[in-house]
Amino acid sequence: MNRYAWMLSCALAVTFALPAQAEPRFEKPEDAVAYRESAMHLMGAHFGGLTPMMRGRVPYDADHAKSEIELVRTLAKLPWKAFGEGTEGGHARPAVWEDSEKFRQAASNLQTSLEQLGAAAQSGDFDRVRAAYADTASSCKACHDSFRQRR
Ligand code: ASC
Repeated sequence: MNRYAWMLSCALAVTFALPAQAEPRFEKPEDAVAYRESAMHLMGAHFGGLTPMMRGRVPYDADHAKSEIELVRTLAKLPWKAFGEGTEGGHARPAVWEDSEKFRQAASNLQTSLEQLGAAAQSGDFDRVRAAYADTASSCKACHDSFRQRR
């Protein structure tokens, strides 16, 4: 095999060894902004919808809490790929791109608290769910305090 054929087969091997991953498609930067803000909006609606239950204002319904929390965990996977270069704007502060390591850490903190919330919801133990819910709300708030602006 000559050198070029060798390089080509290496390139092909690398290409097909990588897991194929479909990315969300944004035709224009505003589409990425709308996508991430839509995802956050849905997360807020479903997470915030549990607040009365977490405060004891409505009876604890373990199955409902569990399915809402699973939904939030799914939704929480969505926003991050919509913060690419060139999509600055919307409610995002420039710090998202200027301090991207801290932003990634904040997103990762959310995933961690949501994993704990998911595990708590599986247990059905209200006190555990309530504590993990409060931790998750702190993750939301910490990120918003640094990276979200009102328009
Ligand atoms: C919510 C919601 C947030 C967080 C945050 C927690 O329900 O929409 O952004 O909780 O307010 O402090």
